[in-house]
Amino acid sequence: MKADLVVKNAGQLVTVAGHSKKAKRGRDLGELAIISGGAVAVRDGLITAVGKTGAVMEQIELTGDGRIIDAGGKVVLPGLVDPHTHLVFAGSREDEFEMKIKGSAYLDILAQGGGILSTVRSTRAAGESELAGIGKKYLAEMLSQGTTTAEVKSGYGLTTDDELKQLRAIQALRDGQPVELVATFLGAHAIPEEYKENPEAFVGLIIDEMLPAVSRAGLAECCDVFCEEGVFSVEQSRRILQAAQRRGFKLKLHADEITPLGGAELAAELGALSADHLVAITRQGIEKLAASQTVAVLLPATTFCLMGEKYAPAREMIDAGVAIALAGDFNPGSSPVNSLPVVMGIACRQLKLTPAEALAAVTINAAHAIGRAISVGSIEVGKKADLVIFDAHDYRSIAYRLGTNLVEKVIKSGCLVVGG
Ligand code: IZC
Ligand code: ZN
Repeated sequence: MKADLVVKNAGQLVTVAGHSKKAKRGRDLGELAIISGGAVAVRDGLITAVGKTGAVMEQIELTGDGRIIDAGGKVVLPGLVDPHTHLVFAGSREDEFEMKIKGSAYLDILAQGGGILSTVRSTRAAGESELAGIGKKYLAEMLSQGTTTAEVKSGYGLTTDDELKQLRAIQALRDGQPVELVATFLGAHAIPEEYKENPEAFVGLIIDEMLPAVSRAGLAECCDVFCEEGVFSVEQSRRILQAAQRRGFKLKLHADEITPLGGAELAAELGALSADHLVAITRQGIEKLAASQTVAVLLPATTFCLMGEKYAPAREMIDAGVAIALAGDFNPGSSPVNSLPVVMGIACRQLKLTPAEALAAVTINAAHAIGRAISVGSIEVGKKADLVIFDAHDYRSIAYRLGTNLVEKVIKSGCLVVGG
């Protein structure tokens, strides 16, 4: 069999194989299918063989310009998948960081016209290429820390034109850099100042004007809503998501982050890809998610950055059979964190995930949360050759060495994009 790339001699080749159809749950979450002394063969960007180095090398014939990368006994993982980011925005919110240290609450800052609305003002003032340029820099940071696929939301425009501008900036980001992007329309991210007195009219605008325009432009695959007290109610969220579903969007939901409104139940009821945050999820919400295919995307870096005392009840969810994933929630307000290894480190310490569970949660289960598990999230024949080599001999080091970037090389679709 011909190969144009082989990665060999991985001390631990962490494949996370066997779950491309259904997300990992319960005890199975921590089963990583590790091959010691492993190798991966690649042709035209896709994985063609996986196994012990000796066995893979026997099967393959290297093409003329083919390349062999010796992992030298180090850890090799599937490219990491970040299933929840607000990556494209202008400005930043260091002022609110200091306000929060001194005791201000996230939702109070928003109610006073700051928070998301502050980023909306700076994003409205920025041009499309300026936005893409800022996003590109953040994406390069993510790639250098192992992220090869990411979901990116709009939601800082909040007019039809500004939402389309933000989505076009996400589209423009696809060119000239390797991270694969899944775009999500989040017009229902906040009630803009001009609709403060009439939020229902804004819900109408989203349903009657924004969703059709975004759908026509083909700029987003998913639709999301920030379902929270003082933002969008469960009833408004349901109407927006059902309208999106009728237009063929896949669904996601910011659910039960601060107030237990029943967002988890709504996401499960509508068959959403994911329900995200869930710090305040109820027992009923956990049971509804456990009985559904909806993935619970947990964002512990957000709780950490908001200096919250309570984290999402991850262990209770895992025990109940909920499929969980982890994400960075990268945004200028509640989580300026875009490193998945840092998220894993916080998840182990605060959500009490084992390092193996955290790893499955940023690979195959994260891929399920964005509808990409058929092509990414694990090292298996037929999938995209997205691989990360870490300067470590034990996969647990990645979460353990919190704050140190151990990424040595990144391969996206068979191309060496970091560490060449
Ligand atoms: O800009 O604060 N939670 N949306 C919902 C965010 C955080 C992003 C932001
Ligand atoms: Zn978010």
